[in-house]
Amino acid sequence: MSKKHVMVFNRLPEELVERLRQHFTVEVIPFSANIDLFAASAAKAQGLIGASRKLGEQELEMATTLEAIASVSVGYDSYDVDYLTERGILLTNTPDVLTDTTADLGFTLLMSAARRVPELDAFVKAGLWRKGVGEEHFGTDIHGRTLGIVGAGRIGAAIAKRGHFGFDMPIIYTANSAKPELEEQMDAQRRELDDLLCEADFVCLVVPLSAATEGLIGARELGLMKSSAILINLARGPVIDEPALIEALRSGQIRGAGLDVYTREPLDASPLFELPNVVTLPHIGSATHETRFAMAERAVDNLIAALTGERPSDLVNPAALDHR
Ligand code: 8YV
Repeated sequence: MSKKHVMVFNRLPEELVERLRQHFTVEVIPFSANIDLFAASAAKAQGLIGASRKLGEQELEMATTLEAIASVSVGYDSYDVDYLTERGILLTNTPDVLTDTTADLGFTLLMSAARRVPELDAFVKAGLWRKGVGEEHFGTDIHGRTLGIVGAGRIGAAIAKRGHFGFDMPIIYTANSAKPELEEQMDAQRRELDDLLCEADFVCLVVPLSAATEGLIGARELGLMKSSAILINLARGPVIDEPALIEALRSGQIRGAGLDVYTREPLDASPLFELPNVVTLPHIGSATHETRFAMAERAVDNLIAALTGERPSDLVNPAALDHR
């Protein structure tokens, strides 16, 4: 029997490509491959592995032999899951292995925005530190302030843990269902979104992007936040109405923001760049050597399972099995 064909559509460590080669014929296409190259290569494939590419009907129409896609990400908003399910194509993601690293970055953003780290670093390096610092350089306290987690899933819980045990922060959260573990371990309290926005000193967005969460934070919601509050977005750009956020940061409606994600990525120009009270990172939530390797490894395991007749451990759309 001839080997199945796998297409790797973004960077994967060489030793993991080698592992795939033990099972499959592997083709690696460049990360920047255009749609024609992608479609031509996908047309031969039973399996795809990669991330950061929008994949729906238009991109996969020619991929008539496709059986599985292993995404190297926990979020799967860039895939048309209903379409994949209908076609019996399995989709897998990489939960757990990135939880702590992404929570670390959430806290990094929170602290950087609160203590104005990038702004004051630039101030020192520009040679502007000529006398002592004054009120114009002051930040805001972190310890003991209320941390609001919007979407207390795995990453949200890991951020709450850092805030509660490390910084003595009272924790409030929103979630589709109550989280008894969080409530028992750190006395976290569940709130409606509007109440959380009114109460929290730091609002941290960690919801998956879906029709229900697109535009979740707009002008009205920003208006509910304290003028001293800081908003952190680790989720996906479209969860926030970006022009409304820019306006809120400009007018002092909220004190600051820490952003890892944007409506458009990569982001090479934006009014955000003019604002000193926003910390901007280039979508690096999971981007450490260790975690990106672990994610890639987990995706490879998932793909091998999916293409060798086993049930992958991180199957996003089990209903696809009924359409095969
Ligand atoms: C990266 C992420 O976007 O896992 C996710 O959902 O947002 C990130 O880890 C990327 O997909 C990693 O390959």
